[in-house]
Amino acid sequence: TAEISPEDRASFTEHLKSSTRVLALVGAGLSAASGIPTFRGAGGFWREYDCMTLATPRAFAKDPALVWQFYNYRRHCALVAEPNRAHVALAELAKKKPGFLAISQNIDGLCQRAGHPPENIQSVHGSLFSSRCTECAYVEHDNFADPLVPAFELPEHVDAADAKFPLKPIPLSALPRCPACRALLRPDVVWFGESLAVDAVARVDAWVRGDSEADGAKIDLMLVVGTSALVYPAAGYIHAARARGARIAVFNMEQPEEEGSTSRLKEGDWFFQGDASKLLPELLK
Ligand code: BJW
Ligand code: ZN
Repeated sequence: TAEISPEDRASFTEHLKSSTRVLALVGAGLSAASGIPTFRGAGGFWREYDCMTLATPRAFAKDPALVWQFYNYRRHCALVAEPNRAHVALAELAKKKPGFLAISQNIDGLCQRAGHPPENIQSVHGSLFSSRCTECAYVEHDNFADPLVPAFELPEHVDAADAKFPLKPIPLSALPRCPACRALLRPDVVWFGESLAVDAVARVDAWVRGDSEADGAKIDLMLVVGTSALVYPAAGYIHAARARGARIAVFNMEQPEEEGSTSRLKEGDWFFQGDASKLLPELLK
């Protein structure tokens, strides 16, 4: 973790203190210190598969058993992981600041387990612990069973992420099925090309517009934590916040090279380079 300059620390701390409306956009880097791999970069593979191609409707249509085993593995990882100090620091800030909203792109539930008040966080890419029917309106929330179905049970010595252990063939009938109509269930997450949940977007948009605020929709500060900010519409909230006056503070292991939203910082913004689990406890207290 790089040193934080005293000037940056002072100006940020002061601005945070005087901020009443604070928006945060968090991504996979927030959970990296909990041992959950990120999407882009070295961690972005499961077995021989690129996570970005597994997290698609096309992959699920082609091989639902493969995609389900990928999600079953990630459910397991999230369940055995512990929230780290960044999740806790964010949750503490959310409790202190009434005008705070975190938009989470993560589906691992670690913010929630760190005690983040539900009214101050909105997940926009779904949850590893929800499934929904591919045919009817059935949705199942908060199912923490591991494995999700008996067919995903593995012998003790087998690591599902290691391609040297062949995946066992699983018949469609043994995959998670809808209790209402018997059709295939799918992970209740947002894949590329799919729309975000209408209620999730509506809630974030209403917060950004300041619908419940007497004095309008100014946003003082936007925290951008552990996200490449390449995926829309989530990354668009950085621009929305800026348009409402927000100064942007980015917390990231590295300065994004790709032309993501965080590589367009402006005068008055901050870039804090390092591990979010070290930076947030220091800077958000
Ligand atoms: C650390 C760290 C440490 C590491 N400390 N930091 C406008 C413009 C262009 C394209 C589009 C657009 N609007 C829509 C699109 C298409 C598409 C899109 O955005 N494409 C872009 C990639 C170009 N968007 C969609 O398809 C969205 N749907 C949609 O818009 O519907 C309407 C529509 C339909 C059809 C056509 C057009 C519009 C849906 C996007 C859903 C994204 N889903 C996923 C999978 C979720 C389920 C799952 O997890 O399996 O969400 S993809 C994946 O990316 C996942 C993540 O939430 C998301 C963001 O990734 P994140 O969190 O930023 O992770 P990384 O790995 O990218 O970055 C980690 C960062 O942390 C790095 O910067 C590290 O340096 C850093 N880091 N360790 C601090 N310790
Ligand atoms: Zn159904």
